[in-house]
Amino acid sequence: FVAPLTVNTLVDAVDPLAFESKDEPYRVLALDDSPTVLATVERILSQFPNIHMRGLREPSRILETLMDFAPDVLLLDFHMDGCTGLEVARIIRQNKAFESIPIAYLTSETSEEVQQEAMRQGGDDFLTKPISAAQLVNAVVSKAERYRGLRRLMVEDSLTGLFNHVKTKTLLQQTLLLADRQGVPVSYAILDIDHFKQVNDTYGHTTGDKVIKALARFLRQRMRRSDVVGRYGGEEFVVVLFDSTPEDALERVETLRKGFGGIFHQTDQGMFASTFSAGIAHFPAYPTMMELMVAADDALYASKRAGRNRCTL
Ligand code: GH3
Ligand code: MG
Ligand code: MG
Ligand code: MG
Repeated sequence: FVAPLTVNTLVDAVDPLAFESKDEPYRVLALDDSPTVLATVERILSQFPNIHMRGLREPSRILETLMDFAPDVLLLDFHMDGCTGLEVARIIRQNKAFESIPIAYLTSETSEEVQQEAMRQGGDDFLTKPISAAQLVNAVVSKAERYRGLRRLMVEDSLTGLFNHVKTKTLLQQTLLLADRQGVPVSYAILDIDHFKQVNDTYGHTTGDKVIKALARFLRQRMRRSDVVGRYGGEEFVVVLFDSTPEDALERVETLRKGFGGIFHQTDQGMFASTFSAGIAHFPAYPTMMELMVAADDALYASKRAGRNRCTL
C-alpha cells in the first residue's frame, strides 16, 4: 500500500531545525482515513497558536509528507482502509530520518494485547478515543517538546546555541550538494579568535566564555538565514555562505572582523577588545568538502602568520 521512497533519499532529508527559530509552532501530522476524525482533531488543535496541524488521509503518502512537513509528532490511526497503523509505523521506523519521531496511535482499539504489540512496533503512545481536548493537546505538546529538545541536543553547541561540530559538517555537505546541483558558488570561512589563551590567562575562563558567546551572537545576528554558522571547536567558528563569490565572502568576513574587533568586553579588571583571524576557501574551486576545509585552514594559518586580525582568501 505504501509507495516507499528509497532509504537513501530520506537519510539526507534536510533537518528543519537548521532553519527554524525556537518559537516555531509544533508541527503535528495526523494520518487517519476518516475525514471526520481529522476534522475533529483539527478543530481541537487549531485553537492553539503554538500548534500547526496537517491532516493526511492516504497512508501511501506518509513518507513524502513526513519529509515535506517534518512534523514533531505523528498521530496515527490504527485501522485504515487497506492497512494498519502498525504497518505504517514499521515503514516509518525503517527510515533513519524518522527513526525517532514520536508516534501516538489515536484509536478506539482497546485490546491491551493489540496496544502492546503496537508499542513494540515503534509506537510511543496509545490514545484511546474518545479523547478529551486537554488529553490530546497535552499528549501532542509533551511529545513534540521532547522530540525537539532531543534533536536540539544532537545539533546544538550548548555554550553558544550555534550548530555543533558534527551538525556543521553535515550542513556543509548538504550545502555543497545543493550548490552543485544548482550551479551556485559557496564560500567557506573558518574564524579563530586571536591570542585567546591570553584572554583566559588574563581575565579568567568565565570571561573567555563570554567572548566566545559574544562572537557567536554577533555572527548569528549578521548572517543570513541561508548561511550556516557553527562552533567548530573551542574558539573556532565556521560560516558557510551559500551563493557567495570569493569577493563577496571576503567583503562580508572583513566586515564581521572589523565589527567584532570594535566590541568591548567588560570585566572587573576593565574592558578589552578581542579579534579573530579568518581563512576563506571557495567552492567549486575546491570541489570536495575535505579540500575546502583544508584550503580554509591553510588560509587561516596564513592570516595568523601574517600577524593575526585579518582574512586570507
Ligand atoms: P592564536 O592567535 O594562534 O589562535 O592563539 P590562541 O591562544 O587563540 O590559540 P590556542 O589554540 O593556543 O589556544 C586556544 C585556547 O582556547 C586554549 C583553550 O584553553 C581555550 N579554549 C578552548 N575552548 C574554550 C572554551 O570553551 N572556553 C574558554 N574560556 N576557553 C577555551
Ligand atoms: Mg480508521
Ligand atoms: Mg584555535
Ligand atoms: Mg585562537
